Amino acid sequence: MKKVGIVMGSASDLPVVKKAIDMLVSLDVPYEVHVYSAHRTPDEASNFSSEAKQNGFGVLIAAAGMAAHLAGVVASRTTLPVIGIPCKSSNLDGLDALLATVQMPTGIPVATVAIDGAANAALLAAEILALSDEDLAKRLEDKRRRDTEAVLKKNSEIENEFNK
Ligand code: RP5
Repeated sequence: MKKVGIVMGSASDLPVVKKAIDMLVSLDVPYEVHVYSAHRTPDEASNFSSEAKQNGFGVLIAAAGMAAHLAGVVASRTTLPVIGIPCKSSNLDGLDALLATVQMPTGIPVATVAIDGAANAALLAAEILALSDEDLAKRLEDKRRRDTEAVLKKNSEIENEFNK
């Protein structure tokens, strides 16, 4: 199976990125994680992205906060699908990173998830890989079924407690 490449702009993004890693592990999807910054280590970010396809990656996730150029820089160097995670920072609550990540000019797309939406980024990455992997597609369907059952169980508990 092709790998998911996860890049974060700073080690300080790891608590958010960890949610993506955990999701990929739970789905048995292979991945690599790197700290490459669009500003501080632009050569590494660029080289990783331009070589990603030949290095066995099928989709890339880029997580960054503040003036979050990383997902756009990654996407500019590859035609692999790129998913951006805008990370929350202390001053603007992630709105800065959300706008920087989502507002990509025409020609270089970044599929942007919610602020700190790392679990959804991993799910979307898995769904992309599942287009050519039926076993993974089945694992995703099983997870969706389990999630639905868990919500319905909560509904029953709340209905039984309050609807007398
Ligand atoms: C961004 O700046 C990083 O993605 C991080 O979210 C933010 C702050 O980085 P640090 O100053 O914590 O390294 O490039």
